[in-house]
Amino acid sequence: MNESEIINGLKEAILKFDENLVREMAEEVVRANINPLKAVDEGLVKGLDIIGEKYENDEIFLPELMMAANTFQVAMKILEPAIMARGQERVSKGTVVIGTVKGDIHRIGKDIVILLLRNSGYEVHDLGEDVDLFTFIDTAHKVNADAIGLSALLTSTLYGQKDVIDALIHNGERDKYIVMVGGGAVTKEWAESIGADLYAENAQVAVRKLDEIMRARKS
Ligand code: B12
Repeated sequence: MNESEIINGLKEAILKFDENLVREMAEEVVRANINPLKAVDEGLVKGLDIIGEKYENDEIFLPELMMAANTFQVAMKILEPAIMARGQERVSKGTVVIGTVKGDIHRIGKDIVILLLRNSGYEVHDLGEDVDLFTFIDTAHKVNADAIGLSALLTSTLYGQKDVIDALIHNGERDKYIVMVGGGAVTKEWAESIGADLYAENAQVAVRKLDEIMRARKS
């Protein structure tokens, strides 16, 4: 099996909710030493995107959405150690508090962002999902965070990101934290309109942009 067949196999496994196939393909990724991040982005996430479209078009329903997410997690259990093994940074670059905003329980994208941040040398405090603004801000105080990350996948929960930024402004500590936003429902325009410091469409870009801002702040 070549690389593109394996990556395609991952996508197919998500579309068929086939946990055996996804496990087999993820093990192939490791065995063939394929870049595990490429396998996630071009295989698993592509599959989830198609699942999302099918759901939107009423071709599948919530139980299938859940089965696709579970299938994704089976593969991630195998791919995460491979992703971690490729990380090189060992010095702490900074501290990030991150979670999915109130009312939103999507976690897959946030967890990938966390994985790559940790892998790149950040200390990350994962607040989980359905997180209220007080928890974001209290934890950021407690751990003396450099950045707060807010994930939102639902149009209806986007305002949870704005609420955190508005509360920081209200407390007079907006400049204390780099606020990073992302998740399927977020656009560059939305991020700008609420005054976020960083918007990223994927986890790799999130790490790169945070590195840039952290470097600029230190110099
Ligand atoms: C899997 C899934 C679920 C699973 C979630 C499982 C889990 N534990 O996470 C379950 C079944 C629970 C679910 C539930 C629902 N879902 Co849903 N779900 C999806 C689906 C198919 C995939 C999401 C996903 O994981 N994508 C893959 C990851 C890797 O992508 P990502 O999250 O965007 O993350 C990347 C970037 O955005 C970025 N990023 C993410 N977070 C952050 C944070 C920061 C700080 C930064 C910088 C970057 C960043 O980096 C990530 C990695 O590269 C999407 C469709 C889609 N294409 O997104 C629908 C989707 C998000 N769901 C949708 C809906 C409607 C729902 C429900 C309301 C359905 C219902 N009727 O109950 C519920 C909501 C429950 C709730 N209160 O949250 C809609 C949302 C529409 C909208 N715009 O509002 C979508 C878009 C489907 C659709 N096309 O209609 N869902």
